[in-house]
Amino acid sequence: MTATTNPTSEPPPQATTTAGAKSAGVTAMGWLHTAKFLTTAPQLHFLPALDVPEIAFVGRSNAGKSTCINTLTQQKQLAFASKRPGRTQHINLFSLGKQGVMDAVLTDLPGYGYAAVPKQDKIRWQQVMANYLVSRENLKGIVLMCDPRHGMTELDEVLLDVIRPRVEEGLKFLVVLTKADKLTRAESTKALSIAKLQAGGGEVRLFSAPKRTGVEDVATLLWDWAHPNGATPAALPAQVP
Ligand SMILES: Nc1nc2c(ncn2[C@@H]2O[C@H](COP(=O)(O)OP(=O)(O)OP(=O)(O)O)[C@@H](O)[C@H]2O)c(=O)[nH]1
Ligand SMILES: [Mg+2]
Repeated sequence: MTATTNPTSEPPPQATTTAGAKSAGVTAMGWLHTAKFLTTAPQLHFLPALDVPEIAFVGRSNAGKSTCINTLTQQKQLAFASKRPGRTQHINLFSLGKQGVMDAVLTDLPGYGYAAVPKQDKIRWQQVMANYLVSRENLKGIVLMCDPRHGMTELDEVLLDVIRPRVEEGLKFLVVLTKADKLTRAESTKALSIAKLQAGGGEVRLFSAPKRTGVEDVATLLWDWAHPNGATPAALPAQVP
C-alpha cells in the first residue's frame, strides 16, 4: 500500500515555494521602482543624516554598479551608467518608498581601480569610500559588484577588510557577480563557488542586466534587508491556490 496525500487541500511544496517567491519578487520590484534621486555629494560629510536603512553599491570601476541600480529600479537613467570607466564620481543617493514615504536609500558609489585616474585622486577617493563604509551610521547593507571574468581584485580584498568589523556586527553583505551573460554555464558555476569562499558568510548571486539573471532574487534580498521587522516578501505566508 502506498502513502496517500490529499492534493486538493495541500499544494505540492515546490509549487507553494515558487508562488511565494514570485509574489516576494513582485513586491520587491514594485518597491524598487519607486526609486527617486535624492542627493549627490563628493564626500561623506555633505550627505544628510538619515534614519532609514541605506544599501550601498560598491566595486571596481566598470563592474556594473550603476547598471544594476537602473535594472533593479526599472529606470533607464536613474544612475549614470557608461562604457567609459569612472563615470560615477560622487556619492549618489536614491530614496525608496511607496506613497512618497521614504523607507530606505540606495547609494551608488564611484568605482575604484580605474588605471587612468591620477594617483592623488585614487587615494582621495579610497579615503572617502572607506570613511563612508566605516562611519555611515544608517548603512544597513553592502552590495559588492564584481565582474567574475576579473574575479575579486586586491582592491576588493581591501574593501572586504575595511567592512569586516561591521559585517561581524550585523551589516548585511552581498557579492553580485555581474555580466553573467558573458559566462558559460560552467564558468558561472565555478565563479559562484569561488565567490562563496571569498564572501566570508555573505550572500553571492549571479546577475545579468540584459538577461535579467538574478534581478528578482537580488531585489527580494534588498527588500528583506530594508524591512527586517515588517512582513517581508520572504516571510509572506505561502499562498493557497
Ligand atoms: N553584458 C553586460 N554588460 C553590462 C552589464 N552590466 C553593466 N554592463 C556594462 O558595463 C559597463 C559599465 O557599467 P556601469 O554600470 O556604468 O559600471 P559602474 O560600475 O557603475 O562604473 P563606474 O561608475 O565607473 O564605477 C557599461 O557599458 C554597461 O552597459 C551586464 O549585466 N551585462
Ligand atoms: Mg557607476
